[in-house]
Amino acid sequence: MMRVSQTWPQEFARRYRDKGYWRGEIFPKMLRERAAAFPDRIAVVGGGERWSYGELHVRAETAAAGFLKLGLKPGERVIVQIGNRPEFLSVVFGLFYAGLIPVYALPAHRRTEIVHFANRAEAAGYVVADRGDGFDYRALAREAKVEAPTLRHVVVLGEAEEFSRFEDFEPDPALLPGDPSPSDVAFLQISGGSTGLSKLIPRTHDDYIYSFRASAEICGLDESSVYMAALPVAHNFPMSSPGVMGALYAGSRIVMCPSPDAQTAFALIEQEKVTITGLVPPLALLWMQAAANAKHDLSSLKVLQVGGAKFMPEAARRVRATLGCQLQQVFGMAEGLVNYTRLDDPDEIVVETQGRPISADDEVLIVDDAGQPVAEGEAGNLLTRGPYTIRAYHNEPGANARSFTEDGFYRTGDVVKRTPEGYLVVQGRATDHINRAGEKVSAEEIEDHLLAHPNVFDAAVVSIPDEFLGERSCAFIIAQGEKPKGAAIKAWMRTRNVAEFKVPDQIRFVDGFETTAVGKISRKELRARLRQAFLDGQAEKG
Ligand code: OOB
Repeated sequence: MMRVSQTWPQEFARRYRDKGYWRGEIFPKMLRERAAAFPDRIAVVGGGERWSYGELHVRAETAAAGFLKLGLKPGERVIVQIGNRPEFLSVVFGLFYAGLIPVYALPAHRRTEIVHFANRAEAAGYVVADRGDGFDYRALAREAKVEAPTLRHVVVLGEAEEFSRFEDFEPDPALLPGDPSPSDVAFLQISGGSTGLSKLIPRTHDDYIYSFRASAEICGLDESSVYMAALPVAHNFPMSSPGVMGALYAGSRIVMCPSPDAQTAFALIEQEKVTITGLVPPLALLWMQAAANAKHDLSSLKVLQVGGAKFMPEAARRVRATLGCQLQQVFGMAEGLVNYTRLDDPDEIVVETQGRPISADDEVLIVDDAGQPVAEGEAGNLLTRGPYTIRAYHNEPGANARSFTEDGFYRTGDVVKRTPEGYLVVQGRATDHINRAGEKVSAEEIEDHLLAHPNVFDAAVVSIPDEFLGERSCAFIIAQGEKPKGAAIKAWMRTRNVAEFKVPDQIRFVDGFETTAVGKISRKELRARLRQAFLDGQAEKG
């Protein structure tokens, strides 16, 4: 069986242990200890459910036994695609208890993505809810199984049809394996996918638990805190910054918000007295707008975290006045490094910067395109290395060579400046993805789908500034044969079975792509020019 690993050079691992970042903590023990210490305290609320720490633990044990009884073997990978509901946690901790490795897919992912994850991870299992947002995940599972031959077991929450029903799982303590090692990979997270398809990010117990233990502290979580997961909980931000994992670590209460729209979220904030939650900038804008005529009492909310994409200072400045709470900016990535503005930072820092790293051992380098450090205060490419930043993606030799320097720094693709106080200000990015309301869309991945259309000769996908989404995608297309309509291109993208956020927002037909006298220009250069042409209003309308 394929092994999933993540290792740091020995001298680094020793330093991270000596400094007390890596404490040998593991997920199964983390929940078991809390369930023993305060069994009756409420751990998670949502969808009419209200589970104590003790109950979550028992449910996870039952889930673990069920997974193992199906024939899944410790060390195997299991894709989890579940929205924001308490069962997300009983499934995931069930997998941890069983020594299985969750692969966190988003509810928006469709066949193309699921099959890709399954094949890359050689996943043996797939856990879904029967339906969600009007979509039937059993139908998706049926299709995925055909194309991903390693998938042996599908487990469904709710109406299982021909698959195994999660609710039918029964406890069997004898089945549970021994504890994993803290340096083992605990799960696979999904990368934003800046070039091509999303990559799998193996995170160890030690490194990840450090990141959310420290995050919980930075965000002031304790047993009186109520953390609401409003963004899809499989994302690294609501998962661990401090997210649901940081909340469990701190013995806080978690509220699973099924949808981040202001009405749903405000009602839950009032009802559950939520103290902290995290949003992407477009949602923060919507909440600020909705708060003006909100009937709900939001006074319990102390901290609104905003991250995933750049939050503009003008908007950031309005948070306190509109929502009556403090803003915390969060600039992180599933690969590791997370920056926060601190709760006691002066307003100017909170409004103008994207925070500073969690750890004193997060190494941050800001370099020019030749790899040389830029002068202090200048903008450059952000490279990072540290106690919770990966050294390699899973099963991606090519991407690993591009994404990491020889001495193990991760090339984030972000362009940043550093203030004299050590805070980072995100200026933009060097790689070609579209950050659409926090969802990262790879230009290359979309171009590949467009090129498969019989009437598309060539395509280049670029990001266009969008007042609301931050960025939206625009596909420039050179047609061949009969020129299709823009709507037909979008419909085509939908037949490719990809997440809806990958469908280009705009389509423009052009006669050709301008090339230089020297001949061919790089895709990157081409995208930059098309983007500029669009902004200059010169692109020919399709
Ligand atoms: C978070 O993680 P990912 O993996 O979905 O995306 C990471 C990328 C960063 O490299 C950067 O390009 C962008 O998202 N980003 C931001 C940002 N936060 C993330 N760009 C500007 N300002 C920000 N505040 O998005 C993520 C993971 C953990 C915590 C928060 C966000």
